[in-house]
Amino acid sequence: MELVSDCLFCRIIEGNIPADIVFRNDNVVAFRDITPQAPTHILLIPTVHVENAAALANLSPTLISELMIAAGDIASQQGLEGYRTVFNTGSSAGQSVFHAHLHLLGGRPFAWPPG
Ligand code: DGP
Repeated sequence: MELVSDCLFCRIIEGNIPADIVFRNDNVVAFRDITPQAPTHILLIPTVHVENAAALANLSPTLISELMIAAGDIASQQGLEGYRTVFNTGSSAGQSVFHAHLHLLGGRPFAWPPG
């Protein structure tokens, strides 16, 4: 699947928009969220353009697993004991960028139920 020129996260993958990238391989890019909701707030994205997590899982169960594995590795590197991983799907759930992304949040306590 092609990258999309008017997609913010595709442009970050291509290096056309700067980002604080903490991890990168052929399939996954991870960078710090521009509006962090926790002391550590990192976004992990696939290097293919798909709209949301369900579409990603359908496209490649392996790739969505790679996001989770990378999130665990990054959490360890960042020294996070506990952390939260979130996929927002659809605007009513808070999704604002329609390129699948996994939020990795840590460094503070988290409430449940989420807001
Ligand atoms: P969501 O609301 O779940 O679609 O998450 C999108 C996240 O993307 C949101 O937490 C803010 C972040 N974000 C938006 N624009 C940029 C940007 O230009 N750079 C970075 N690093 N993060 C961005």
